[in-house]
Amino acid sequence: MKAAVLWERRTPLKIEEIDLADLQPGEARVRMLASGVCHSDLHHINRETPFKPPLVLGHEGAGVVDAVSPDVKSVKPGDRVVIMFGSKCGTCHFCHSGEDYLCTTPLPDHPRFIRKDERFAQLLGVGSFAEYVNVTASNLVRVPDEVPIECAALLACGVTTGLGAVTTTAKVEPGSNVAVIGIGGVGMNVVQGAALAGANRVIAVDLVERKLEMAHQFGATHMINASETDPVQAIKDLTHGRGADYVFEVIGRPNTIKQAYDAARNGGTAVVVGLGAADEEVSFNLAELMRSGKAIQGCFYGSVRPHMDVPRYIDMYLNGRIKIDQLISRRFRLDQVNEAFDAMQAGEVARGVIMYE
Ligand code: COD
Ligand code: ZN
Ligand code: ZN
Repeated sequence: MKAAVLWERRTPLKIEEIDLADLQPGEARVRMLASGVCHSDLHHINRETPFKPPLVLGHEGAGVVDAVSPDVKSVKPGDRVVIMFGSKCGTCHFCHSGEDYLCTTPLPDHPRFIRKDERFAQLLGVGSFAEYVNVTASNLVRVPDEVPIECAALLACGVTTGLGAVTTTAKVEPGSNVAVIGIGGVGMNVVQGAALAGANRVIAVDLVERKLEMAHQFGATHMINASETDPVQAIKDLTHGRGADYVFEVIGRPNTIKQAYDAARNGGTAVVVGLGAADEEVSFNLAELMRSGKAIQGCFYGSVRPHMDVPRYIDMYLNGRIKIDQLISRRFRLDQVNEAFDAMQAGEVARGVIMYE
């Protein structure tokens, strides 16, 4: 089967013929049907991360179960599924506490992608830029037939991270003033989550005019182009000079994280959704942090509880309460995966999705 392999950081992915190992207990094989291209995949191309090349990227995938190991009862061949990334063991302290995103069980380290004696790392336990993947069956959430498979794929990351950041991580109250810095595939979902949560002002900040126009369709009430206007001052001007109750940073850069902190009102919260480089730091004035009563809140994967939140988001989608189709700007074949990354970096797409058939 074909997979897109990162052989060396900062080089294009190459399409290779590779194999899958035999299924281990607790595993399912999924035939991929759709996989979104997320900015986090790009982090693993450009930065040193724990996932070492040769590496199969992709963590926003959906497909159909092809086979399961005999002990697996939660899914069966033929089921359409979303593949959640990372460990979701269901048995550790955090999984039992409903904080599955903090699961401490290491990802399996036996090889799943192989070619003779070679083994290929699997991003976040998924590696969805491949025609088939072996994954831990408890990471799979079933999807009804009415949900288009490319919309299901976005539930594996962008939609779930963005909506969860608002509703589960920050628990935004109706009437809050919310600002969102970085309106990509994830940030757009923070915008729609804030609108759904009943926020009063939803202030979208980006450098790309097209993203801001789209943000308006997703519920933003005010749009700020940070290439023309100082976003911190503009957010304050829109919030009685105080700053927003919640400011979400959805990029992962020190300067925009600092902007989120500065643009939060006293007593407000800066929610950091973006992942910075391992060696990057942000500094805050200690006296101001203490006196302002501001909170800085980290947010990983929208604090997702997969088997509770994803079925809820599916219901909301089927009931017309959340937009997913409109997030998908372009479809690509697996052999066009590098073009999909180029389109993302050029700001041309909210989400590009790889389609496998
Ligand atoms: N000011 C305003 N907007 C900016 C600026 C700036 N200085 N710089 C870039 N932007 C905008 C871009 O124009 C773009 O619209 C947006 O920021 C980024 O969007 P995308 O589509 O490139 O990125 P996403 O939405 O796919 O991913 C954003 C994340 C923050 C999720 C990602 O980069 C990340 O850090 N992921 C790791 C954290 C995590 O939880 N990962 C789980 C899986 S994603
Ligand atoms: Zn992602
Ligand atoms: Zn766990």
